[in-house]
Amino acid sequence: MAYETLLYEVQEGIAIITLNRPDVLNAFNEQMFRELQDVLRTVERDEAVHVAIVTGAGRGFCAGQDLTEMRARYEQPEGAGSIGEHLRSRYNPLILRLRNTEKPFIAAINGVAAGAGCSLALACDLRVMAETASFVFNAFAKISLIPDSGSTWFLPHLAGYARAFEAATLIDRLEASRALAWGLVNAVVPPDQVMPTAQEWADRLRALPGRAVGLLKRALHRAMTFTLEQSLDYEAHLQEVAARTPEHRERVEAFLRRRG
Ligand code: LHQ
Repeated sequence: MAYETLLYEVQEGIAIITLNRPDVLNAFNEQMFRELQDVLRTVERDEAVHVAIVTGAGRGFCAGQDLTEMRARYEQPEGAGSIGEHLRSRYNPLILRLRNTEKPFIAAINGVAAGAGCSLALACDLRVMAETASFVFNAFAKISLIPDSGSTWFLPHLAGYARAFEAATLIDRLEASRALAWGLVNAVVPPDQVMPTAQEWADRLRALPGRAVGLLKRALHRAMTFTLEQSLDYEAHLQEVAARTPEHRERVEAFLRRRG
């Protein structure tokens, strides 16, 4: 599939997905949803891809829902249709695919992320943010909506309830330094270091056995809602799978050979 709203390239096992509607700070429109669903399926299925980086073209990361397109929907004679359905059919599958794909995703947050653009970043496994970038979680409240696409879940899990509430209401620009202090991102770097940092992480992730990283991702996600007992049991189950991979034996042998 040829993409118009995305750039997609794969180099040495690392996929780079660039949201490419820079005039509107890479806001989501219908076409971008279709293309994102397609590209995520490709990442999931392509055995040559081990890690994916998501970033934005131009000065923004992603400004959330394209409000021009949303207004056009509201103005249709037959009405806007169900927003709940819009979320269920567009945003929610996107977020769940990012989470459920065993391959790791890195958000390279080059510029402002607003509304569902914040959710997209938070759904990734690692985040590196430009020191000039910011999160605008209260974009939702400002248009009389609640955070969606997972932000009501990600924010309190990552930053705690009080900070989640503050971010969703009072903070117009949650700057990178505070995002780091709150645990919303893994690293803050100068703008020209965002992609090199993401690339370096991707290289290091690619060097690890993919199956083990994928199972780890599953275990950590499930742990967010599990009791300790459930996690212990799930770990035992997944470890059974990990221990049966040839890479496990090979790496144990290699470690012992180096010692002996
Ligand atoms: C935009 C957008 C945009 C269109 C900037 N759309 N053009 C899901 C489903 C159903 C219901 C609704 O909700 C959702 C999820 C959501 O994501 S809701 C939240 C939607 N997003 C927003 O409300 C954010 C709106 N944008 C902003 O608040 C600002 O643009 C931010 C804070 C992101 C950046 O501010 P600035 O750096 O000052 O840039 P700007 O405002 O000048 O924007 C640059 C251009 O991008 C501008 O166009 P122009 O032609 O004047 O250069 C904006 O109109 C356009 N743009 N966001 N979401």
